[in-house]
Amino acid sequence: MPNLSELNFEERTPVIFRQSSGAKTGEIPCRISHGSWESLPAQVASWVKAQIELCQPDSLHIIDGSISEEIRLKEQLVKAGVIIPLPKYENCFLTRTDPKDVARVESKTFISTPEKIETVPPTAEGINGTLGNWMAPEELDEKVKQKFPGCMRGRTMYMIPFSMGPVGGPLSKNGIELTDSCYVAISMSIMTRVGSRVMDCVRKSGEFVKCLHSVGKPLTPGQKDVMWPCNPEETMIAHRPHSSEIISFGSGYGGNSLLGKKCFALRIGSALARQQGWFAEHMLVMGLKKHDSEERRYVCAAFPSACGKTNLAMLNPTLPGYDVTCVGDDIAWLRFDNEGSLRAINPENGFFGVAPGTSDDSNPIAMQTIFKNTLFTNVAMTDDGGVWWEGMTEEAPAHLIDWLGQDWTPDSGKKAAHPNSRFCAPAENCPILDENWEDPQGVKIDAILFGGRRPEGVPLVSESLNWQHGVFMGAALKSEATAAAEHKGKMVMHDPFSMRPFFGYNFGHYLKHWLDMGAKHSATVPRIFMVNWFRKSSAGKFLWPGFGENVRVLDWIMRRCDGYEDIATKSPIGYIPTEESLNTEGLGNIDWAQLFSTPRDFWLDEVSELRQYFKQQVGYSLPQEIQSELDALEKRFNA
Ligand code: OXD
Ligand code: MN
Repeated sequence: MPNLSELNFEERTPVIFRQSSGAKTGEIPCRISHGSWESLPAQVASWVKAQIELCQPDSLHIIDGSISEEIRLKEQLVKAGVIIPLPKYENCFLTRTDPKDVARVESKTFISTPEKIETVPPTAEGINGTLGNWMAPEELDEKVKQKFPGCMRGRTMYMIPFSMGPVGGPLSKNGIELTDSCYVAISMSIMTRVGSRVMDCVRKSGEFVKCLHSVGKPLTPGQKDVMWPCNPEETMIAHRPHSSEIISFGSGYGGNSLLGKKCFALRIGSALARQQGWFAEHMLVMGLKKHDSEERRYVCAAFPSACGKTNLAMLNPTLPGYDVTCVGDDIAWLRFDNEGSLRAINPENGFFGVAPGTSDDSNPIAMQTIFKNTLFTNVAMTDDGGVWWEGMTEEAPAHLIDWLGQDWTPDSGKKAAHPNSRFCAPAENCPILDENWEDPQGVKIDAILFGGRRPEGVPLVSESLNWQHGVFMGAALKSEATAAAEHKGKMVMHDPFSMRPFFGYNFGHYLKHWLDMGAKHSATVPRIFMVNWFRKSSAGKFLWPGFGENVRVLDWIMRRCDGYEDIATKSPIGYIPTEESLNTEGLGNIDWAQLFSTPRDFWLDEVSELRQYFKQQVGYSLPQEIQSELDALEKRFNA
């Protein structure tokens, strides 16, 4: 085990807590193992005190965000065997979860509002809704009463003040997560900005999203802990958008427990965004510059999980003369500024990416990002203290310890890394991080992309006819299923706006919000495109090489944004490139006809399937404009 205190860390955040303006010494509700109770603002102290009384932890550790604290916490976890040092790299560690706790659990994720219609659209009779789960506030109160009393006994509660977006920025928001998982505390310190600076902001604004998380496994005195405590039978991830609260129980994994990410930045975020006139979206943000042009252009892109979002965000362009930068790989908060430009920030501070499939071929930039200060979860370990996963190298090492901690050889007949295994790496490691990535005002967005894994029928790229048609494209988004959630197999599933698991309110109202915002800013809205890197030939082969070659598509998109009208022709599904307008030089045989065809039968089937989907899943919450777009699409195919 390396001596962590000897590692060369810079102190990141000074440990300053302002003198008492709030909490009283006499009110200290449990032993404080780190930080000072008196330094907490009164409204924070009163909420934390109530949660301590409910969960009954042994002690409270107030996260200050310093490097010395990080070292101590990691030392503690290494000693307990919860994280394993990876001596091959700099300050990297590996965790193995309980095999029953490996992904987001959508079926146990709820939004709680007084009225059901606020949360989910009305479904047709006998049809199960797939656009979120509602829970009545009284039922949630009851569940909290059943699950949380005493749930942190024998454990430390970590209090994590965190900021989504640059600390104090006009588009940023603060949260405080209380968790009994030290792994979560460390991961949150990578994925968000944490510590005293944030607490100072909370003190000034008085506003924060309340996030309570427990692994749901209290310890009795003297009871030995397990490596990955969790309680899958009792798992529940609940959100109260009206009071900006998140309550998560039973799972320590990813989006279930790192509450700044999907829970706050998307579910609570989207509900706040609707009220306040902005968007919280499951979108990457990237910059693209041609060497001979002055300006860097930015696009954001919504792809369902497992469609190569991180790969696109870190694209390594194969065409000479292009330079790509990364602002974020998963979430964008977007707001129209006073000039009417749509501007985006990445509210996160790190990458929580799917490891399998990441390689020097598929994402060389990610491979340069993830071997320093990174926490890996459920990947395999090599004999020289490194990591490995399927797809990382063509040939697997002769021996590994797999994600279950067992010896593994290539003939074991099972996967060495879990398909949803992850790296959790600081954004600052990324060699192509955009110079404006922390601009508190955000970067100006020129284009919005939607995309999914569509083996059939959907061309490589098409541009919407206008904003309303673009919103329809987002509403109609589908993709093959992912390992990031609990689904199995390769079914093509609806994932509108790639937000299906992440809507914080009724999807029909969400569409209306998009339509209204577009109408309000009609002169300045970005163009909207649909992309599909995954179309297959009739022989089952990918028609497009993808990865770094996707810059060719982005180049066409940017030229469209620059107003080049003659590089596209109108098809029934939108504008598609004219054959000579997309640079395919050096790619060999590209079957243009198959790649860009819009087969009438396929699209008429698509229309009727969408009609049924909207009817069954969205009912009267569907805005009339979306219905009209569907009718118009059908008409264009029948013209
Ligand atoms: C993720 C996802 O980013 O599932 O983890 O979308
Ligand atoms: Mn995601």
